[in-house]
Amino acid sequence: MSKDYHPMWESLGLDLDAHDALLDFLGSYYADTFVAQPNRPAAMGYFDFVMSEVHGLRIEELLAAKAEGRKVIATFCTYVPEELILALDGVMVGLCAGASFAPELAEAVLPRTLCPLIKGFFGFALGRVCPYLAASDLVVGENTCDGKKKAWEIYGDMSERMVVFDLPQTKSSASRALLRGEYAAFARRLEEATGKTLTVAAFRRGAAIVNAKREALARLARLRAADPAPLSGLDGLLVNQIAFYDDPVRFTTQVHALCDELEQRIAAGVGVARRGAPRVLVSGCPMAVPNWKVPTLVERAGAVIVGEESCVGERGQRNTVDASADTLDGALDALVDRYLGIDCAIFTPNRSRLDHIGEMRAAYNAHGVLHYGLQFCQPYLMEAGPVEKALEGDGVPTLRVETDYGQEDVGQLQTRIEAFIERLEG
Ligand code: BJ8
Repeated sequence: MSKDYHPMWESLGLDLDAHDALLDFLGSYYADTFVAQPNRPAAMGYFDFVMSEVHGLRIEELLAAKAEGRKVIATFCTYVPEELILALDGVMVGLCAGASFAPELAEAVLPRTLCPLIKGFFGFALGRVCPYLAASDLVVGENTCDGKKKAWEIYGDMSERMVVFDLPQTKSSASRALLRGEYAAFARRLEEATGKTLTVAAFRRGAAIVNAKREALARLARLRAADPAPLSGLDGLLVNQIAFYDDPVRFTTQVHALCDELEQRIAAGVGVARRGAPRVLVSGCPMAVPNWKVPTLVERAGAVIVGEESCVGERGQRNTVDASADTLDGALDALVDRYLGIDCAIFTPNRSRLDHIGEMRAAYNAHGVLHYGLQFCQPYLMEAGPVEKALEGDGVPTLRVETDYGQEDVGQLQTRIEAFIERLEG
């Protein structure tokens, strides 16, 4: 940290002792996991800096934005349209949920048999260690899986800042109409909160910023197809995680700077792994900061992760919004067109996700797929079997992993992952 932020954290009502302990843990975990990697691109220095200031400078920036009258909108799902938030001069941030914190507080209000992501959010919230939540004006939830639906009811009773919108579970024309109505209502709610009015020009401005961010991430994803891989999977994941926290315009510039460097590496044949190293595509549940357990095991075992079919990855970021609408009705249609393309496992049927996994595997030259499921996440764990069956049927080695945020299963996971990578080598 570049300075002492304790007064700021105190003003946000954080539990200072618990928060200090969290940052101590995060700092050393980050150094061991990321900084210790060999042969990293120099441009990753920016992302290291962002992580070192993720509870410091970035929060200071959010508070400065609030002082200027902007609203901070905290979100939990890639279905929340950042385009609308930016159009109404808001700032969108993700919520802390990637680690188990104060599980006893979370489990006092939630069942133990719930996915770690939701329990993680409650632990950070009830333990008062998430400055993003503390700095937010609205918390946006969405009715996706059953766990989240019920979690928002419980959190809604604790916080007046909660806004929930509904999501369809099929991709029919009726579903389009439902999502369109929900986005229209969300826009009105944002107008109320910000005191601003949504206009076509503002929509175009917001869409242009988000499209540029997604195009930069798509460029980065394409470069990871090279052999030797120019970037580790851990660093690729990290960039996608930071996409939820950083200022989008600055982030886009820095992703392009990283891509420029990766292009030079590719031209020079420089990589983070040897040419011909086993290449793995990860597919499944989102991995929020600091959920780095499985990618670390994969890359320490000698493989390189070349893509993430995940909401913290390509599923969440691919496709842009058509920003050419000249009416607000057209703008809403364009948003629905783009967002209904996200292949979340809460949808049925969800064949397009399987197709996308196959497309990514081919595009990034992956030798195998690791399906990542968080414990008790019914939608993704239920899809894991059919995904594995289809991929193995096509001759693609596939490993199904089900885990949580704890370290107890690391030994067992390591054994399975090493055996999988041996299979890929073969
Ligand atoms: S669009 S994947 S971000 S809902 S891991 S909470 S599904 S039980 S996170 Fe998601 Fe939006 Fe879908 Fe993407 Fe439930 Fe599963 Fe937990 Fe999950």
